[in-house]
Amino acid sequence: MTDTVAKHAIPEGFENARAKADDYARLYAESIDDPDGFWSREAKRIDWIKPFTKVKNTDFTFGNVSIKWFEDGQLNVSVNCIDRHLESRGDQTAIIWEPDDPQNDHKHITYRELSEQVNRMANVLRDQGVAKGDRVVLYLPMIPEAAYAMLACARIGAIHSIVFAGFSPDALANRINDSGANILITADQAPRGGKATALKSNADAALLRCSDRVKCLVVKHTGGQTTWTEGRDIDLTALMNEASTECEPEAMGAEDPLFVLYTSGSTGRPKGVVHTTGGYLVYAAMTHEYVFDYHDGDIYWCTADVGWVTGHSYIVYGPLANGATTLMFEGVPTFPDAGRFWEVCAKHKVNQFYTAPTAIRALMGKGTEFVEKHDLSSLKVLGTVGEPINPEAWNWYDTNIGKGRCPIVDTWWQTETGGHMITSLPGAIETKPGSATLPFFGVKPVILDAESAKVQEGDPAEGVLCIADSWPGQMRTVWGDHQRFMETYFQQYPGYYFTGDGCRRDEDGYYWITGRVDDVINVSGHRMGTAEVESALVAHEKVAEAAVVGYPHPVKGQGIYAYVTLMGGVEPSEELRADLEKWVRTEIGPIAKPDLIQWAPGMPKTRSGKIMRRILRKIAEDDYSSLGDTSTLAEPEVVDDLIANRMNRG
Ligand code: 6R9
Repeated sequence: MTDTVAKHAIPEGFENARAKADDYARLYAESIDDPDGFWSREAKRIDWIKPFTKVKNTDFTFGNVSIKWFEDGQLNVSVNCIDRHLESRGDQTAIIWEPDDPQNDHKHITYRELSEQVNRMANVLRDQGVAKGDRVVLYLPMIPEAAYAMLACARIGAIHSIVFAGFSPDALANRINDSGANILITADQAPRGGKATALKSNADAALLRCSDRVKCLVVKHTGGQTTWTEGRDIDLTALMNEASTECEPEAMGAEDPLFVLYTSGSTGRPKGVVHTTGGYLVYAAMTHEYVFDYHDGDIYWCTADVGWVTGHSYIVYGPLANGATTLMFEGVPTFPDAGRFWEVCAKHKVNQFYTAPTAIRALMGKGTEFVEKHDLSSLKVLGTVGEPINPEAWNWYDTNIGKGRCPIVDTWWQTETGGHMITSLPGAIETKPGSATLPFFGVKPVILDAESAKVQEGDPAEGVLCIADSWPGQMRTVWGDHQRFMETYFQQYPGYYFTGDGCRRDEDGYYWITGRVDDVINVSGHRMGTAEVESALVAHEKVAEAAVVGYPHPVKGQGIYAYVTLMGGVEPSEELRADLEKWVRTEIGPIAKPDLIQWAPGMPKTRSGKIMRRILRKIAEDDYSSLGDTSTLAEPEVVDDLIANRMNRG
């Protein structure tokens, strides 16, 4: 039982933490009792061009949902992340860039150099006609230019939308078209784990499906060969070299969009999550400082990719707003060997290290000899994000990486929340392996009964996780579809923001996230809608019907289990199985490739034709004791066939 799990005491050395034990309760109470007072004070950590007079103006009522913070203030995010640091820390490293191949040189980019590069890129974008409010899509490897491009957009008021470099041309084209961007920024190639993805070729393929207006700015990274379309493709590196290092920043309203980031939901196409300028930056900066107990001079490393929200808030915006040194890593945890993370920690004397449970589990399986070779004495705080962490992985991380002296912050949050929501704080909150612990300042979690929507008061409690009031980092809308925003997050449990996660609160009031309660699966910390994978499968000419569910996977957290009904006359074969796997990789990207495909002559359906996913989920989980009532099925015998031919989870 999780509620009997003992707390891990706060290790020594956190007497000067940003928040100490008695601060937490006091500051939390203040943030809830007086949000206006609390947040107007916290917003001072940011430089405002025009100060705000109004703090919070939010409404969670379905039909009227509106979220505004600091609405009459003006600021510029790039000025906050760069210019204001130049006087005091111009020569300090802003970004340490560590390449995929450790044989290649790493880079230290100072705040002054960052300023020059961002201004150059901002000038190039302006010369290309990009103006305030225009969308710019970024499809880039983990190189400094990705950060430059984000900040260059922020400087001129353009809205960036990053597409993870592992996504397919189709996925890229959909996002360019949905956002209405006229500029795509990409690079020749993206090296990862010793292999280079032909990023520019993917971009070429995507652009075949986009308007002729879309221009393609190309960063020269590896120098690998690319094809070139005159009039459309532009050598960004060459233009930056010629551009001025000064670019006047745009004064942005606090509620002007900063970026759009597409994420998967339970239905339909991925939605463009919109984050705005003022509240997002205040929240990213504040959480980065408190949650990682960041102090001046610390070297901070988050291993995420800028293609995910974690990279936005905790590689670029939060750390740079705080004047931190942030490490950007191009590679993967297992190249050249499973000691790479620890080698990089030792090489750059990393103080805060933030990664995903799936990476910890993968490295745990390789043994501790890869850890022992490296000096990890610089580490102070460890973090995890992306999915629930199993206590075994937590303990391995604590013992072998933190050596029992680094607090672990298990940070629960979402693309939609902009920043950490439920997390421990080093120096203030004792941890329990597997629990995200307690809410961050200003966050009011509530647990509702999934069916009755009744708030579950008192401890312990279990149900679906909602948030009762707004916080500054909250998403504001779905790009181009406010109705979808309201329906997705505010309709099912009126008056609350619905997270889509299940949750338990134990006797100590600690929160334990139990995973998604909707048709979203979490594979290696990457969010995927089962509907997306299904629609890719049924787009194959030999597939009649497909149903996709998650199942427990020892390393990935969840694996993708696909039930596939073939077209009449098509025989199943191993060749076809491999072909379907490849098909999904090209349609969506490698992260969406099904782990298991079961040939399903029929699907369990209700008489009205609805696929009973509950049953498919149980079979995929090897759990037949609780299949529930199958009598309402149109053909109950289908279930026996599926059980008899289930795939071995291995
Ligand atoms: C930041 C990020 C969000 C979903 C979220 C939940 C899961 C994230 C977690 C966690 C348990 C944690 N999740 N952090 N579950 N403990 N510490 O991952 O954003 O990609 O939008 O995913 O990830 O299910 O709802 P995103």
